[in-house]
Amino acid sequence: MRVAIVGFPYSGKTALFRAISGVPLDHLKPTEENLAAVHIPEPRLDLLEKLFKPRRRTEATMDFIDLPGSTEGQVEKAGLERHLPTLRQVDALVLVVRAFESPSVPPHGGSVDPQRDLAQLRDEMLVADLAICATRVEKLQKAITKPSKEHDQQKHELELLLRCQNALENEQPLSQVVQPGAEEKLLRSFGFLTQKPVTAVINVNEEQAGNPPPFRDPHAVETLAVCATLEAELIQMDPADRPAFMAEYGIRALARDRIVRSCVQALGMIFMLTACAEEVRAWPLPKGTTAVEAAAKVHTDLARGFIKAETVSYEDLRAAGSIREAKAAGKVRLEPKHYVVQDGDFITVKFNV
Ligand SMILES: Nc1nc2c(ncn2[C@@H]2O[C@H](COP(=O)(O)OP(=O)(O)O)[C@@H](O)[C@H]2O)c(=O)[nH]1
Ligand SMILES: [Mg+2]
Repeated sequence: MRVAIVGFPYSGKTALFRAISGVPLDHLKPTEENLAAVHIPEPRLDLLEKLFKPRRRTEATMDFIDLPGSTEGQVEKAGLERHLPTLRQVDALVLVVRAFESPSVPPHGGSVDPQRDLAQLRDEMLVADLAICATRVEKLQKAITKPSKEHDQQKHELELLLRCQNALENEQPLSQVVQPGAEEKLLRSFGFLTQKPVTAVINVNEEQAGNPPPFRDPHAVETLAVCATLEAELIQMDPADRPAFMAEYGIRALARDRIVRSCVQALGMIFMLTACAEEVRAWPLPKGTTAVEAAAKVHTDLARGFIKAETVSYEDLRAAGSIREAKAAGKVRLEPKHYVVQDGDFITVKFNV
């Protein structure tokens, strides 16, 4: 899963990237895209580690991308157009808007105004999507005038795109217009920005870290207040020193963990847990994944020779205390191929190849 951080120049995107990734400033390439794989904390693996004493613990990761700032001109824009090849391919966006004051860092637009910046950022996303939409509509309209076997399909796509175009012109993000399922699938290859789930971050002053101003992006899955520079410092600290520092600023949880959690939610991801003597592991899956699809992620053999998925929910396993006890309590089910995996299911695939 890939998440790009977007926002105006000097909104604190790179500071936030450092806060999420823990990558120090002098390790970043200033003129290139920076990517970091960030662990998705999975405390439920603690119990499995205790039960299985494996050699390895593998948490899922999420890739975060920081885009380079513009070196000349265009500072009045977030530069989404310039970064479209990357942005079209990410699964979610973190929108950063600036609320911090700093005499040494000139704000975008001449003043600090998060509402205005958010509106402009959303506008830029709409405009980028409108351009993608218009190009495709034009192509389809031409294609439809020529004889072809694919007319029905093209007409269907054109209809959907015209609906999208209309929505965008009315300043509606596509996430509110496109139905999940067939429509969403048909549009996926376009990589529309307003179709992607968003976590909004308002980058506040140090003094506001524990008591942020009310601010919300109504189209975001969640809006989080963060002091990016403070959090970038915090993540570099010895974990033992963090609590005192956090208490001083009234920070209740690391921005890294809050943002990762929010993106997990935005993306509709769930986790399947597995264990063997070698490894305990959390597998990220889209909601709705079936047992046989989940098995395929682990190994193609497991899907090919799938017999049953021996399944127990994490809560039942925790309450029982061990697999044996869970079995004795009748909490371990044998699920078929089409079983829809639930978040926190501990699964052992029974297979035969
Ligand atoms: N005081 C303060 N300064 C910040 C904060 N976030 C970023 N900055 C500063 O603003 C400048 C621009 O930040 P940067 O992360 O490079 O912004 P970007 O252009 O969006 O990547 C840097 O000098 C940062 O140190 C913040 O939360 N508070
Ligand atoms: Mg930057």
